[in-house]
Order: sequence, then C-alpha cells, then structure tokens
Amino acid sequence: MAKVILVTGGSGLVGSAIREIVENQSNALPNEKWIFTNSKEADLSNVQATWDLFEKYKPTHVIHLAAMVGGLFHNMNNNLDFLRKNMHINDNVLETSFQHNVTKVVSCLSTCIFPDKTTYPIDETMIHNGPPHPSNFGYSHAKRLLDIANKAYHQKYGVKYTSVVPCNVFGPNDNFDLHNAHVVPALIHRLHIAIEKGLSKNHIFCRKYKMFSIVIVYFNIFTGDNTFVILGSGKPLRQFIYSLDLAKLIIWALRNYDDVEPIILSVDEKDEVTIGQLAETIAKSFNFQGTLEYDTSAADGQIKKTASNRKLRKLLPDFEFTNLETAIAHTVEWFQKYYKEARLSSS
Ligand code: NAP
Ligand code: GFB
Repeated sequence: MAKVILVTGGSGLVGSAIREIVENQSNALPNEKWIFTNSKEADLSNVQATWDLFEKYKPTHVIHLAAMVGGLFHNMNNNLDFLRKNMHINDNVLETSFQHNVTKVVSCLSTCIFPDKTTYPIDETMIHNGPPHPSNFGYSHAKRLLDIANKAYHQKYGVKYTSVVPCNVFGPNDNFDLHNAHVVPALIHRLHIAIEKGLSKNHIFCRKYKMFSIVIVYFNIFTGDNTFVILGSGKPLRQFIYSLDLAKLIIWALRNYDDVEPIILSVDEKDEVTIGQLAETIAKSFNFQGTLEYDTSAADGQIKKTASNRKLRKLLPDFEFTNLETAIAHTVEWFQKYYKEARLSSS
C-alpha cells in the first residue's frame, strides 16, 4: 500500500534530521512518499491552514513534530505561549488527521514533561504522576495533553495515534538563538562568538604589530580573558541524543511501533552527563584552551530527568547511539561550516 508521510515541523532540528536520513541517506521505502512542511507553508495553529495542508497532500501517515520549542530560559519566560500555541497546533493536527482518515500519527513529547518530584529512572507509565517542573509547565501540559488525546481518539475510533518521548536532542540545523535555544546549541554559538571575538581582537593586535599567533596565547594568558562562562551551576544532569539517531528511531516507530502508549527514545542512563561535562566536551571540540566558569546566579532548571529506555531496548536491543563527543564534534563542524545559513536567531 502506498504511504504519504507528512512530517510537520519538517524544517526544524528533528525534522531536518529525518529528511537527511530519508532523502540523503536513501532510507525511504519504495511505497513511501515523504513530505516535509514548515510554518511558512501552513501555520498549524490555524484550523483552516491545517485543513488546507491535509487537503493538499492527503497524508496516510503523519510524524507530528511541529511545536513551539525552546530551552530552559525561553520556557521560563513564556509558559502561556508554550501552552496555548502547542495546544492549538496539537489539537488541529490530530483532529485534521482524523477527518482525513490518516492511518497513523506519531507525535513528539519530551522527557522534560515528567513530574518534577519523582523516582528515577522515569518511565513511560509516570508521565501524569504529578506536576512538571515549574520552569516549563506550559509546554509540559500541552505535551501531556497530546498523550491524553491519543488515548481518547483510540478509545472512540480505534485509530493508531501514539507518541515518542525523546530526551534532550541536538545536532545540525538546531535553533542556535542565544536566548531561546537549548543548552547545546546555545553553548556552541556562544563559544564560537567568544573565540571569534577573542581571536579577532588578538589577530588585530598581532596584525598591527606584525606578531605571530604564538602571541595570541600569551596575550590571552596575560590579559586573563580566556574565560568562558556557563549559565547555572553546571551540576544538572541530562541525557543527550544526537538528532540523526533520533531520526532513525522515529522512522522505525512510524513503521513498526503500534502501541498507543508513549515510548521513550533516549540514550542509556549510563550516558547521562552533567552540564559541566557537556560544556567541557563542547570546549574540547573547539580546542578551547581557556577556563570554564559557572554563573550560579542563573537558573539550573530541572536537576535531573533521568529516563529509562528499557522499553526501547526490548524492541531494538542492538540500536547503537552515536557517542556524545563524536556527535558534538559533528555538530560543531556543521555549525562552523554553515554559520551563515544557521538559525542564529528565532525571533
Ligand atoms: P525546532 O527546531 O524548533 O523546529 C520546530 C518546527 O516546528 C519547525 O519546523 C517549525 O517551522 C515548526 N513549527 C513551529 N510552529 C509552527 C506552526 N505554528 N505551524 C507549523 N509549523 C510550526 O524544534 P525541534 O527541536 O526540531 O523539535 C521537534 C519536536 O521534538 C517538537 O515537538 C519538540 O517538542 C520535540 N522535542 C525536542 C527536543 C529538543 O531538545 N530539541 C527534546 C524533546 C522533544 P519553522 O521552521 O517554519 O518555524
Ligand atoms: O537545554 P536546556 O535549556 O533545557 O538546558 P532543559 C538547560 C540547562 O543548561 C540548565 C544550563 O541547567 C542551564 O543552567 N545552561 C548553561 C544553559 N548554559 C546555558 C545556555 O547558554 N543556554 C541554556 N538554554 N542553558 C528543556 C525544557 O529543559 O528541555 C524544554 O525547558 C525542552 O521544554 C527541553 O523540553 C528538551 O533540559 O533544562
């Protein structure tokens, strides 16, 4: 049977990773037609625009990624927008999918929507066991409603609407906006700027006085300005999944996972790192020789959200995740190569 697979949010971090796997790494099956859409083509918070999009493509399957997405600080300052925008998008996509007889919808939740006061590791059964962390309650409740809606549609109509629950995601084509981004793209962008500023200042100094780059190191040590500040204490723990690995798992879920219950798509618990370890890994990728300092006046957000991928491992025991250092190196390399086209500002 021919499948028309509509990927909402197809231009974002996760959507572009799926496109990379499907189109550039030729992983589409002969009977699959893949369509990647974005907010310019159709604002899915608008009912009519959503209807028109589905009328245009008549999808049989939907991977629903479109959402208002952001890091800790963006969420903290915009809980109402995250709640309303995502509620509208999610309700429009699910109801329009049903009205168009879509066979299957795979939506995207997040490990940050779980209860803040909980036991660890968290698993798929715990989503609604208590209030989420106050920093992102708007986003979290909108995402939890997706799970509730999936179950309501299944109960009434028997349709296969399900969801996947990624941990923190990063990779090429992320949102690198300095204020709204998640921690990985934010640190990459900020360290890139710091080094450019530092080096360009020193380069100017050296060029003017015809000195060699060895002076750059001396100049930095001498002026002591080789410090990079990380927001927060650096102590919170996170699991990070490379976007291309997540893309492969979401494609697998569309083709093979038919349970209405969510499934966590996360690296193993043993791969959890502190924000400080993450920052050191990013600094190593830039070959940054300076010192990392922590601004403890800035929020830490959730101290941990350790998720179990046991359910995934049972179904896909041999799946191999890209290790963090390699994935960070790929992302830094991509950012430096495509700096001019990257999403440096999401406002
Ligand atoms: P992203 O890079 O910010 O991309 C968001 C996508 O949604 C973009 O394609 C954007 O289109 C689209 N979009 C936003 N508002 C829209 C609207 N009103 N109508 C239509 N499209 C709209 O986000 P992402 O990181 O890829 O996230 C994708 C999914 O993964 C989301 O559901 C998110 O909640 C989930 N997730 C992300 C993370 C993470 O760490 N990034 C972790 C867990 C779960 P434009 O490009 O036109 O704006
Ligand atoms: O990815 P992130 O912004 O969101 O990570 P969460 C925040 C952690 O990184 C906090 C530290 O401990 C911050 O103190 N951090 C250090 C920074 N430097 C920076 C920086 O420059 N920018 C940012 N953003 N953080 C999000 C949820 O939580 O997880 C979202 O709020 C989403 O809803 C996402 O679901 C996956 O991991 O804390």
